[in-house]
Amino acid sequence: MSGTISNFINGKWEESSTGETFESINPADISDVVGTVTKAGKSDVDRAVAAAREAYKTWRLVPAPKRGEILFRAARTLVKRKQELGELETREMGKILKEGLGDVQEAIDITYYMAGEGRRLSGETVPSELPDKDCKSVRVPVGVFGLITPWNFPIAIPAWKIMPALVAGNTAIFKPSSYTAVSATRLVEILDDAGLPPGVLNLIHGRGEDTGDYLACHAGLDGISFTGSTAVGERLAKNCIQAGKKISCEMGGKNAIIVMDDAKLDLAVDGAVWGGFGTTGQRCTAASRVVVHEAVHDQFLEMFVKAASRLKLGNGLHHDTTMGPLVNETQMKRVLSFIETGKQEGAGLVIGGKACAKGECSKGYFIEPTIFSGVKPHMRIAQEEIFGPVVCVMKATDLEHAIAIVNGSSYGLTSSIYTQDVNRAAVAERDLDTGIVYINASTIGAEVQLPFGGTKKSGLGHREAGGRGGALDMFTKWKIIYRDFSGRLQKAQIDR
Ligand code: UN1
Repeated sequence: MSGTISNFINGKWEESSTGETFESINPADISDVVGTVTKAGKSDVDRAVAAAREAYKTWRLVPAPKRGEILFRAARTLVKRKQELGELETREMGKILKEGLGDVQEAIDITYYMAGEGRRLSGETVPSELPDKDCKSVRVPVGVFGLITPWNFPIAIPAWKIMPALVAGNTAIFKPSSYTAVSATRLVEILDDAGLPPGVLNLIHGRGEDTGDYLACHAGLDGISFTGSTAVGERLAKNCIQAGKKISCEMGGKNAIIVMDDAKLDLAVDGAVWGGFGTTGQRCTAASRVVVHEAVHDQFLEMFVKAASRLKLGNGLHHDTTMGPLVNETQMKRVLSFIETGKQEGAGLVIGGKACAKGECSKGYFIEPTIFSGVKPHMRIAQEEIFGPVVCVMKATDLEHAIAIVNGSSYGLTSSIYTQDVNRAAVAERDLDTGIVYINASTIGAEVQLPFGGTKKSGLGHREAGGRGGALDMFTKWKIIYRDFSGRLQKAQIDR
């Protein structure tokens, strides 16, 4: 590859037809250009779709275990290059190195998992009510997918989509976030080296509002898998449904931790810090609300503030940094404006609330870890997704009240409860209306062997990742086959 980060179309790395480029910048040090990226024009997207359509004709017929073997090879390379890729992610989007490595690990996990699906992709066989007849269901590929991914998990989320799409026999055009174009390109290079035939996976770079939109509305696609904001997801879904395309969207979250009066408070504080400030709050699973039983509220708040004040902001590549920057200036301004909103709404700012420009933080987009107390459920900061290091602490009188607060949100991705009482945990597990519920653990940390996704405005269409109801339901269609080998006309329901 040349110095410019290229598109990958029909098995070839190439510059865009427009000759335009954009830069991917390190948010911890904006003088550091991570890569100059070619910006795909419409004709590049058209060619990528045409290549994927052509490749689909043969890829769908490659035995699934063979498709899986290519993924196994890619997984092994990801393992070998984990450190380098983790460091690249940290440099490109700011999350601390431990988390960058975790992101690569999540990609490794899903790649192995989906590679194994090459030998399963199982359906059902059931007996027929008639003699000399059998019945089965098989998974068949859908066709050509557009895969549109965000910047907060630059390698893991692309892998969540690419691996199941490919093992199931689909071909794809992958449009990663322009803020993490270099990391995404490394993943595609690894798949190319692992032996994917030309056209099976194509990569195009550009901004969501032009390249992404053009791809998402392309008539040559059979489906879209999108992770990003609820506003964009809902808009894409409308287009896709009208055009008869399959769509799944992983969107926003306003996830909450409940802390009951019998909780181990140290553990709950660790969970709130990890959930609220891990990845600088830039996860769709981030714990942006903590609902605390009134009996332990003040004690919890004091402990939580103390723990947050110990976070060390800085460049995520430095070993002592515990919280990195926001990904870009737009996100930073957005988060700061939410903090202003919180103050105006009358929430109590207990810690943080400002951009940080001390020492090395002056080089990038840093905001102090911020905690609001006395937050009321109707406030905008308690309802809207902030996607930054801002946590709203709220008070509840009992479990029922706490669950009502958590469920009083238009989002429903993850939730969590800290309690030592098995009965309270069971009630929470039953009544919390989120796609994922954690007990005595934070709101983040989903594993790939079960589906990932949320209810209400958090998710639309099939879930991601593994397990029953996971990504294979998105990337395959069920086909039901009845085979009659009696040699005569047999009528179901009638000839009995
Ligand atoms: C996201 O925030 O977009 O459970 C994905 C988690 C991670 C995945 C997060 N395994 O937080």
